[in-house]
Amino acid sequence: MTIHTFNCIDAHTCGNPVRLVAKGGPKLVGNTMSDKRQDFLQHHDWVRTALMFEPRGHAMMSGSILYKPTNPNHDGAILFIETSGCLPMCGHGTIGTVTIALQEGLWTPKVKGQLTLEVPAGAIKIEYQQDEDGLVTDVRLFNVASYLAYEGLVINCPELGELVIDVAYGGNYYAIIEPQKNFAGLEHFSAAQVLKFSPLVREAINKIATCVHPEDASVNGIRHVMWTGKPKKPDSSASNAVFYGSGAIDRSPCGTGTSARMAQLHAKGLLQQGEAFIHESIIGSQFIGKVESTTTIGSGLGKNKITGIMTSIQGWAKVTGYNTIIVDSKDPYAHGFEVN
Ligand code: PYC
Repeated sequence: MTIHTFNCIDAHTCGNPVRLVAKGGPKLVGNTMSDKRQDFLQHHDWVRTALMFEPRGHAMMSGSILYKPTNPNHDGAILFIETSGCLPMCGHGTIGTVTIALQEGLWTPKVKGQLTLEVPAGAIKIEYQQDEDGLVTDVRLFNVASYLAYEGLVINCPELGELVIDVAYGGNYYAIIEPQKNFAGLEHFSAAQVLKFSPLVREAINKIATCVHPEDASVNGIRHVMWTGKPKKPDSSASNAVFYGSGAIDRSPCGTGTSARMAQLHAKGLLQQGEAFIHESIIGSQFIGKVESTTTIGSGLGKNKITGIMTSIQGWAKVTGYNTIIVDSKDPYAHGFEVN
Protein backbone atom coordinates (compact mmCIF):
# COMPACT_ATOMS: atom_id res chain seq x y z
CA MET A 1 0.00 0.00 0.00
CA THR A 2 1.24 3.52 -0.83
CA ILE A 3 -0.14 6.61 0.78
CA HIS A 4 0.55 9.99 -0.80
CA THR A 5 -0.05 12.98 1.45
CA PHE A 6 -0.81 16.46 0.10
CA ASN A 7 -0.82 19.47 2.41
CA CYS A 8 -3.31 21.81 0.85
CA ILE A 9 -4.69 25.22 1.73
CA ASP A 10 -8.16 25.87 0.38
CA ALA A 11 -9.56 29.25 -0.57
CA HIS A 12 -12.07 30.81 -2.91
CA THR A 13 -11.65 33.72 -5.28
CA CYS A 14 -14.91 35.64 -5.54
CA GLY A 15 -16.74 32.33 -5.01
CA ASN A 16 -14.70 29.90 -7.13
CA PRO A 17 -12.46 27.39 -5.30
CA VAL A 18 -8.67 27.40 -5.26
CA ARG A 19 -6.83 24.49 -3.64
CA LEU A 20 -3.14 25.28 -3.27
CA VAL A 21 -0.86 22.26 -2.86
CA ALA A 22 1.78 23.50 -0.42
CA LYS A 23 3.50 20.10 0.04
CA GLY A 24 3.33 16.82 -1.87
CA GLY A 25 3.38 18.08 -5.47
CA PRO A 26 5.64 16.16 -7.91
CA LYS A 27 9.09 17.34 -9.07
CA LEU A 28 8.79 18.45 -12.68
CA VAL A 29 11.26 18.41 -15.58
CA GLY A 30 11.62 21.37 -17.96
CA ASN A 31 13.09 24.84 -18.32
CA THR A 32 9.83 26.76 -18.45
CA MET A 33 6.44 26.34 -16.79
CA SER A 34 5.06 25.44 -20.25
CA ASP A 35 7.54 22.51 -20.43
CA LYS A 36 6.76 21.56 -16.81
CA ARG A 37 3.03 21.61 -17.62
CA GLN A 38 3.68 19.03 -20.38
CA ASP A 39 5.80 16.90 -18.03
CA PHE A 40 3.04 17.00 -15.40
CA LEU A 41 0.34 16.04 -17.93
CA GLN A 42 2.44 13.11 -19.24
CA HIS A 43 3.71 11.66 -15.96
CA HIS A 44 1.78 13.02 -12.96
CA ASP A 45 -1.77 13.78 -14.07
CA TRP A 46 -3.18 11.43 -11.40
CA VAL A 47 -2.26 14.10 -8.83
CA ARG A 48 -4.65 16.50 -10.55
CA THR A 49 -7.50 14.01 -10.91
CA ALA A 50 -7.08 12.78 -7.30
CA LEU A 51 -7.19 16.31 -5.87
CA MET A 52 -9.74 17.90 -8.24
CA PHE A 53 -12.29 15.15 -9.05
CA GLU A 54 -14.75 13.56 -6.64
CA PRO A 55 -14.56 12.29 -3.92
CA ARG A 56 -11.86 14.81 -2.82
CA GLY A 57 -13.02 17.60 -5.13
CA HIS A 58 -16.02 18.44 -7.32
CA ALA A 59 -16.87 19.75 -10.81
CA MET A 60 -15.69 23.31 -10.10
CA MET A 61 -12.52 22.35 -8.19
CA SER A 62 -9.45 24.23 -9.28
CA GLY A 63 -6.03 24.62 -7.74
CA SER A 64 -2.34 25.23 -8.04
CA ILE A 65 1.06 23.77 -7.23
CA LEU A 66 3.96 26.11 -6.43
CA TYR A 67 7.40 25.71 -8.07
CA LYS A 68 10.70 27.56 -7.95
CA PRO A 69 10.94 30.11 -10.77
CA THR A 70 13.48 29.51 -13.55
CA ASN A 71 14.52 33.17 -13.50
CA PRO A 72 16.06 34.01 -10.09
CA ASN A 73 14.70 37.57 -10.36
CA HIS A 74 11.14 36.23 -10.27
CA ASP A 75 9.22 35.53 -7.05
CA GLY A 76 7.53 32.23 -7.85
CA ALA A 77 6.05 29.88 -10.44
CA ILE A 78 2.58 28.32 -10.60
CA LEU A 79 1.21 25.17 -12.22
CA PHE A 80 -2.58 25.38 -12.48
CA ILE A 81 -4.58 22.20 -11.96
CA GLU A 82 -8.33 21.85 -12.41
CA THR A 83 -11.02 19.40 -13.46
CA SER A 84 -10.53 20.19 -17.17
CA GLY A 85 -6.72 19.78 -17.17
CA CYS A 86 -3.81 22.12 -16.54
CA LEU A 87 -4.70 25.59 -17.78
CA PRO A 88 -1.93 27.72 -19.35
CA MET A 89 -3.25 30.58 -17.20
CA CYS A 90 -6.01 30.98 -14.65
CA GLY A 91 -7.06 34.39 -13.31
CA HIS A 92 -9.13 33.36 -10.30
CA GLY A 93 -6.48 30.69 -9.58
CA THR A 94 -3.73 33.35 -9.58
CA ILE A 95 -5.65 35.70 -7.26
CA GLY A 96 -6.33 32.83 -4.84
CA THR A 97 -2.80 31.44 -5.03
CA VAL A 98 -1.21 34.85 -4.42
CA THR A 99 -3.50 35.47 -1.43
CA ILE A 100 -2.75 32.07 0.14
CA ALA A 101 0.99 32.07 -0.62
CA LEU A 102 1.51 35.54 0.90
CA GLN A 103 -0.69 35.04 3.96
CA GLU A 104 0.89 31.67 4.71
CA GLY A 105 4.46 32.87 4.14
CA LEU A 106 5.09 30.52 1.19
CA TRP A 107 6.59 33.36 -0.87
CA THR A 108 8.82 36.23 0.21
CA PRO A 109 8.31 39.08 -2.29
CA LYS A 110 11.48 40.77 -3.52
CA VAL A 111 9.59 44.08 -3.52
CA LYS A 112 6.74 44.52 -1.02
CA GLY A 113 3.41 44.91 -2.80
CA GLN A 114 4.64 43.38 -6.07
CA LEU A 115 5.41 39.95 -7.52
CA THR A 116 6.62 38.59 -10.83
CA LEU A 117 5.40 35.04 -11.43
CA GLU A 118 6.02 32.38 -14.07
CA VAL A 119 2.93 30.54 -15.34
CA PRO A 120 2.68 28.17 -18.35
CA ALA A 121 1.31 31.00 -20.55
CA GLY A 122 4.26 33.32 -19.76
CA ALA A 123 5.33 35.79 -17.06
CA ILE A 124 2.80 37.89 -15.18
CA LYS A 125 3.12 40.76 -12.74
CA ILE A 126 1.08 41.20 -9.58
CA GLU A 127 0.25 44.13 -7.31
CA TYR A 128 -1.38 43.38 -3.99
CA GLN A 129 -2.57 45.13 -0.81
CA GLN A 130 -2.36 43.75 2.73
CA ASP A 131 -4.13 44.97 5.85
CA GLU A 132 -2.53 45.52 9.27
CA ASP A 133 -3.05 41.81 10.12
CA GLY A 134 -1.18 40.67 7.02
CA LEU A 135 -4.37 39.58 5.24
CA VAL A 136 -4.32 40.19 1.49
CA THR A 137 -7.26 42.47 0.72
CA ASP A 138 -6.95 42.63 -3.06
CA VAL A 139 -4.81 41.38 -5.90
CA ARG A 140 -4.33 42.92 -9.33
CA LEU A 141 -2.80 40.68 -11.96
CA PHE A 142 -1.25 41.97 -15.16
CA ASN A 143 -2.13 39.20 -17.55
CA VAL A 144 -0.38 37.75 -20.60
CA ALA A 145 -1.36 39.38 -23.92
CA SER A 146 -4.97 38.88 -25.05
CA TYR A 147 -6.46 39.05 -28.53
CA LEU A 148 -9.58 38.53 -30.61
CA ALA A 149 -9.00 35.38 -32.67
CA TYR A 150 -12.27 35.04 -34.66
CA GLU A 151 -15.29 37.26 -35.19
CA GLY A 152 -18.77 36.24 -36.31
CA LEU A 153 -18.41 32.46 -36.57
CA VAL A 154 -21.76 30.74 -37.12
CA ILE A 155 -22.68 27.41 -35.57
CA ASN A 156 -25.89 25.48 -35.28
CA CYS A 157 -26.71 24.57 -31.71
CA PRO A 158 -29.33 21.82 -31.23
CA GLU A 159 -32.61 23.30 -29.87
CA LEU A 160 -31.30 26.90 -29.84
CA GLY A 161 -30.56 27.12 -33.58
CA GLU A 162 -28.00 29.37 -35.26
CA LEU A 163 -25.57 31.20 -32.93
CA VAL A 164 -23.02 33.84 -33.93
CA ILE A 165 -19.86 33.52 -31.86
CA ASP A 166 -16.57 35.39 -31.39
CA VAL A 167 -13.45 33.63 -30.10
CA ALA A 168 -10.88 35.47 -28.00
CA TYR A 169 -7.75 34.57 -26.05
CA GLY A 170 -6.99 35.83 -22.55
CA GLY A 171 -4.69 33.03 -21.32
CA ASN A 172 -7.19 30.42 -22.59
CA TYR A 173 -9.39 30.52 -25.70
CA TYR A 174 -13.04 31.49 -25.14
CA ALA A 175 -16.12 31.05 -27.33
CA ILE A 176 -18.08 34.23 -26.51
CA ILE A 177 -21.85 34.28 -27.03
CA GLU A 178 -23.52 37.68 -26.86
CA PRO A 179 -27.29 38.25 -26.77
CA GLN A 180 -28.79 37.65 -30.22
CA LYS A 181 -31.88 36.20 -31.97
CA ASN A 182 -31.55 32.68 -30.49
CA PHE A 183 -30.00 33.71 -27.15
CA ALA A 184 -31.82 36.48 -25.31
CA GLY A 185 -28.99 37.00 -22.79
CA LEU A 186 -27.64 35.31 -19.68
CA GLU A 187 -30.35 36.93 -17.51
CA HIS A 188 -32.91 34.82 -19.44
CA PHE A 189 -30.87 31.59 -19.23
CA SER A 190 -30.75 29.18 -16.26
CA ALA A 191 -27.60 27.50 -14.92
CA ALA A 192 -29.08 24.22 -16.17
CA GLN A 193 -29.25 25.68 -19.70
CA VAL A 194 -25.61 26.85 -19.49
CA LEU A 195 -24.62 23.30 -18.49
CA LYS A 196 -26.74 21.73 -21.24
CA PHE A 197 -25.81 23.93 -24.21
CA SER A 198 -22.15 24.75 -23.51
CA PRO A 199 -20.70 21.32 -24.43
CA LEU A 200 -22.70 21.42 -27.69
CA VAL A 201 -21.38 24.90 -28.51
CA ARG A 202 -17.82 23.82 -27.62
CA GLU A 203 -17.96 20.80 -29.89
CA ALA A 204 -19.41 22.79 -32.80
CA ILE A 205 -17.01 25.75 -32.52
CA ASN A 206 -13.91 23.53 -32.30
CA LYS A 207 -14.95 21.97 -35.64
CA ILE A 208 -14.77 25.33 -37.46
CA ALA A 209 -12.18 27.36 -35.51
CA THR A 210 -8.52 26.39 -35.20
CA CYS A 211 -6.91 28.09 -32.24
CA VAL A 212 -3.17 27.68 -31.72
CA HIS A 213 -1.23 30.29 -29.79
CA PRO A 214 1.33 31.94 -32.11
CA GLU A 215 4.08 31.79 -29.45
CA ASP A 216 3.38 28.35 -27.90
CA ALA A 217 1.65 25.61 -29.89
CA SER A 218 0.94 23.64 -26.71
CA VAL A 219 -1.68 26.31 -25.93
CA ASN A 220 -4.51 25.39 -28.26
CA GLY A 221 -8.19 24.57 -28.60
CA ILE A 222 -11.33 26.18 -27.20
CA ARG A 223 -12.25 24.67 -23.83
CA HIS A 224 -14.21 27.55 -22.30
CA VAL A 225 -17.62 28.86 -23.33
CA MET A 226 -18.73 32.31 -22.13
CA TRP A 227 -22.39 33.36 -22.14
CA THR A 228 -22.91 37.09 -21.67
CA GLY A 229 -25.74 39.35 -20.63
CA LYS A 230 -27.01 42.30 -18.59
CA PRO A 231 -25.56 42.56 -15.07
CA LYS A 232 -27.64 42.67 -11.87
CA LYS A 233 -25.49 45.27 -10.07
CA PRO A 234 -25.70 48.90 -11.22
CA ASP A 235 -21.91 49.39 -11.22
CA SER A 236 -21.13 46.25 -13.30
CA SER A 237 -20.32 46.66 -17.00
CA ALA A 238 -21.53 43.18 -18.04
CA SER A 239 -22.28 39.74 -16.65
CA ASN A 240 -20.97 36.38 -17.75
CA ALA A 241 -21.06 32.69 -17.02
CA VAL A 242 -18.07 30.61 -18.13
CA PHE A 243 -18.50 26.88 -18.65
CA TYR A 244 -15.42 24.65 -18.34
CA GLY A 245 -14.53 21.00 -17.80
CA SER A 246 -17.39 18.59 -18.15
CA GLY A 247 -19.89 20.32 -15.89
CA ALA A 248 -18.54 23.47 -14.27
CA ILE A 249 -19.74 27.09 -14.28
CA ASP A 250 -17.17 29.51 -12.90
CA ARG A 251 -18.51 31.15 -9.73
CA SER A 252 -15.99 33.97 -10.11
CA PRO A 253 -16.17 36.44 -13.02
CA CYS A 254 -13.33 34.39 -14.65
CA GLY A 255 -10.00 36.19 -14.97
CA THR A 256 -8.78 34.89 -18.30
CA GLY A 257 -12.36 35.10 -19.59
CA THR A 258 -12.53 38.77 -18.55
CA SER A 259 -9.26 39.45 -20.43
CA ALA A 260 -10.62 37.63 -23.50
CA ARG A 261 -13.88 39.62 -23.32
CA MET A 262 -11.94 42.90 -23.07
CA ALA A 263 -9.86 41.88 -26.11
CA GLN A 264 -13.07 41.22 -28.05
CA LEU A 265 -14.69 44.52 -27.01
CA HIS A 266 -11.50 46.55 -27.56
CA ALA A 267 -10.98 45.09 -31.06
CA LYS A 268 -14.56 46.10 -31.92
CA GLY A 269 -14.06 49.66 -30.61
CA LEU A 270 -16.43 49.07 -27.66
CA LEU A 271 -13.88 49.37 -24.83
CA GLN A 272 -11.13 51.95 -24.64
CA GLN A 273 -7.67 51.75 -23.10
CA GLY A 274 -7.81 52.82 -19.42
CA GLU A 275 -11.59 52.32 -19.11
CA ALA A 276 -12.74 50.13 -16.19
CA PHE A 277 -14.61 46.98 -17.20
CA ILE A 278 -16.42 45.58 -14.16
CA HIS A 279 -17.29 41.98 -14.89
CA GLU A 280 -20.01 40.24 -12.87
CA SER A 281 -20.20 36.49 -12.25
CA ILE A 282 -23.21 34.19 -12.06
CA ILE A 283 -23.30 34.76 -8.27
CA GLY A 284 -22.87 38.54 -8.55
CA SER A 285 -19.17 38.74 -7.56
CA GLN A 286 -17.05 41.23 -9.51
CA PHE A 287 -13.59 41.60 -11.06
CA ILE A 288 -12.34 45.01 -12.16
CA GLY A 289 -10.69 44.69 -15.56
CA LYS A 290 -8.75 47.29 -17.52
CA VAL A 291 -7.08 47.51 -20.92
CA GLU A 292 -3.61 48.69 -19.92
CA SER A 293 -1.98 48.98 -23.37
CA THR A 294 -1.89 47.53 -26.86
CA THR A 295 0.73 45.04 -28.04
CA THR A 296 1.69 42.64 -30.82
CA ILE A 297 1.73 38.87 -30.36
CA GLY A 298 3.87 36.40 -32.31
CA SER A 299 7.34 36.90 -33.65
CA GLY A 300 6.47 36.12 -37.27
CA LEU A 301 6.32 38.64 -40.07
CA GLY A 302 3.20 40.12 -41.64
CA LYS A 303 0.08 38.07 -41.06
CA ASN A 304 1.63 35.97 -38.27
CA LYS A 305 1.78 39.09 -36.13
CA ILE A 306 -1.41 39.70 -34.18
CA THR A 307 -2.54 42.93 -32.54
CA GLY A 308 -3.62 42.41 -28.97
CA ILE A 309 -3.95 44.09 -25.61
CA MET A 310 -2.38 43.89 -22.18
CA THR A 311 -4.99 43.73 -19.42
CA SER A 312 -5.19 43.87 -15.65
CA ILE A 313 -7.73 42.05 -13.49
CA GLN A 314 -8.38 42.97 -9.87
CA GLY A 315 -10.16 40.74 -7.37
CA TRP A 316 -9.96 39.20 -3.90
CA ALA A 317 -9.79 35.78 -2.27
CA LYS A 318 -10.40 34.30 1.17
CA VAL A 319 -8.77 31.26 2.77
CA THR A 320 -11.36 28.68 3.85
CA GLY A 321 -9.28 25.95 5.48
CA TYR A 322 -6.27 23.68 5.84
CA ASN A 323 -6.69 20.33 4.21
CA THR A 324 -4.38 17.32 4.58
CA ILE A 325 -5.48 15.06 1.75
CA ILE A 326 -4.34 11.46 1.49
CA VAL A 327 -4.45 9.28 -1.59
CA ASP A 328 -4.29 5.62 -0.63
CA SER A 329 -3.32 3.31 -3.52
CA LYS A 330 -5.78 0.70 -2.18
CA ASP A 331 -8.71 3.12 -2.54
CA PRO A 332 -10.59 2.12 -5.74
CA TYR A 333 -11.22 5.85 -6.26
CA ALA A 334 -7.63 6.90 -5.48
CA HIS A 335 -7.42 8.90 -8.72
CA GLY A 336 -10.92 10.32 -8.52
CA PHE A 337 -13.96 10.08 -10.76
CA GLU A 338 -16.41 12.32 -12.58
CA VAL A 339 -20.15 11.79 -13.03
CA ASN A 340 -21.22 13.18 -16.41
O1 PYC B 1 -10.32 32.76 -13.71
O2 PYC B 1 -9.16 32.43 -15.54
C1 PYC B 1 -9.99 32.07 -14.70
C2 PYC B 1 -10.66 30.76 -14.86
C3 PYC B 1 -10.51 29.86 -15.88
C4 PYC B 1 -11.35 28.78 -15.58
C5 PYC B 1 -11.96 29.03 -14.40
N1 PYC B 1 -11.53 30.25 -13.97
